Amino acid sequence: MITRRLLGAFAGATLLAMAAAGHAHAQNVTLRSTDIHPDGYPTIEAVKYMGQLLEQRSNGRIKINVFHSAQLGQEKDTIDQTRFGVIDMNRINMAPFNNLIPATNVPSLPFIFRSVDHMRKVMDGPIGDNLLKEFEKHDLIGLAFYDSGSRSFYNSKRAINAPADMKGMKIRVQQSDMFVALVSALGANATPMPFGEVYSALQTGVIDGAENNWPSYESTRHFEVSKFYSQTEHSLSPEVLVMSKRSFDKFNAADKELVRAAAKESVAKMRELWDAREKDSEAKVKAGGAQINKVEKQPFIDAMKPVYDRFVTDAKLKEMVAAIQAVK
Ligand code: GTR
Repeated sequence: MITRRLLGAFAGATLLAMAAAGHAHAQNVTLRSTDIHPDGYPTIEAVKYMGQLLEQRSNGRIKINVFHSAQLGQEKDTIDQTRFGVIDMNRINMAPFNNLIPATNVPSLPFIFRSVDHMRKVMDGPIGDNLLKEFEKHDLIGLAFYDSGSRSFYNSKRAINAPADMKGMKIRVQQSDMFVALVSALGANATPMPFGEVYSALQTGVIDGAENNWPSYESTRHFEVSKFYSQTEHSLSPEVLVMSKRSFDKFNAADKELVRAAAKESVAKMRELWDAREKDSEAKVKAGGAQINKVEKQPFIDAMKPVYDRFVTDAKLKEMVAAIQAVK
């Protein structure tokens, strides 16, 4: 005869088992990953590729669903949601982290990298690994860095050849105090604004310009309303792929390793897609009427001293800058 007590014990055990399963991702899990870019953009395709690797290697237990086009929100707003575990993964630029995690300012700094190769070498090496670890203090797991090419200024008024050409221009920047300082140091007025609002702000003249790499200038169609693209190439601020620590900690050690490895392997895929997309985007904006000009960079570099003075403050950040510069 089944007694009340036995029933109670059974229910208790079932609840415990359910809680354990829920806690350990023992069954199937589909991670929700956010990105502001449209479907097909290299960052999106790289995270999808990571999802394919995970699905194969976990025999279908672990999948990633990439929510593109800012369906889960603009970058700055998704940071807390990722920290709290409402969103499991986030592919986001370094800049929106600048105010929260001081060390992320360093790879966003103007002219810190000599070239794309230099940037890749730094981010792939011990400096990059240490920076990924910084995210853990903020409830996030840093999984990998992706490329973001170089950012240049574009505007609707005139070609920029020297900092003086920017005087008084209203330039949209990412929500980062460092980017505000960068633009202010060039004599322009910085307006921090979420990415998704930039097109209409350009169109209505709320701002005169913005700054970004070729693929973003193209995919957003900003070139239609802001045709002067001046190759200042002032920042190579990389993208970062992070996971909520809450979500990550539900995995056992073996699955954590699977996730980390798949993320790292998606970097090569991303770079291949990125290099192709940059060329393609450059051709598209030119065909679409963008006026491109090369820029003598030294006057821009010289103007950046106040930015370094303000954001490279303590010994740790100074060491990081020196270490990056020392990478050949
Ligand atoms: C893009 C970058 C995005 C976002 C955007 C912006 O290049 O991939 O993550 O930072 O720029 O300017 O807001």
